[in-house]
Amino acid sequence: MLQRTLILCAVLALMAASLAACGGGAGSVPGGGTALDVTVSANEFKFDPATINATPGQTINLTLRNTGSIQHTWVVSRTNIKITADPGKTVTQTFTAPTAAGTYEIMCDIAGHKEAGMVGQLIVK
Ligand SMILES: [Cu+2]
Repeated sequence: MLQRTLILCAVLALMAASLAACGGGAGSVPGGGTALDVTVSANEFKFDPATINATPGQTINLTLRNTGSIQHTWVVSRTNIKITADPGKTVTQTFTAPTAAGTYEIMCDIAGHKEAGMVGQLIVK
């Protein structure tokens, strides 16, 4: 009787372990990749960090923290990715990296800000 109980416990433990293995860990996304969590600070007049590295089609959770005193945006050229943050505000947006490898220009699209230095790069490879 005791032996049967022990075997039953072992079987249940194995089933629980295999279920957990199939569940996927935190941060996993469909397709097997891992989501990228990045926080970018924006102020007059730069992004920190300016360069973001991602893999094609990767899920990116981008947090734009505006530490400046005027509104800024974070725009990725050749995509429709745009995040806008008012001064002192933090905005998080999830998007998918382009599926085509390449270097995509990042800028703040408010007049004059790009020229003042609010540029960066999204490098997809
Ligand atoms: Cu700006």
